Amino acid sequence: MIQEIKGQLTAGSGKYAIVVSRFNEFITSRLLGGAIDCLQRHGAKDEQITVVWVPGTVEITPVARRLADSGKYAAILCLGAVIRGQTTHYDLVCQQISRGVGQINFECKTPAIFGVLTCETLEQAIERAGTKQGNAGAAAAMAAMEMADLLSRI
Ligand code: INI
Repeated sequence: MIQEIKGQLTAGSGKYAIVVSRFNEFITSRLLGGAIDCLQRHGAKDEQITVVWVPGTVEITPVARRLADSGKYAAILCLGAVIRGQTTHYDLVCQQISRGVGQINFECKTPAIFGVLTCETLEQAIERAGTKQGNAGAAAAMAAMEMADLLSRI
């Protein structure tokens, strides 16, 4: 008999922390709105959601790590928007956030969800912040709920 384990798409009774970058706030505020709306539509009450603003995407990981280590949350959502400019800064920011979120997932029991847009243009970011390509914040919320429920079953 094959045993199959699947996470359900429900907020359950756990708490969700959302770490969101103020850099490119025009975009990240929409990711945040999408994430909160999605959590609420799946049963989360206001008391289950904590939002932490940080200056930029580079600052997401240290804060997300503290929140993960606290053991208070079912999942940590990391929301940011990195948009390529004229310099190599974009690459460095992308490296830091992808390594940072990966490290939390390897080292902590609490899942960290990568809800950071890494775009060549502002238009690409707008498309992923609630227009043509959906809302990456809502997608991060879906992944957070599924992972929280899945890990509770293992
Ligand atoms: N931070 C972002 O969130 N997105 C960006 O596109 C970005 N770029 O391109 O510079 C960015 N830089 C700031 C960075 O995250 C830090 O806040 C800053 O370097 C201070 O540590």
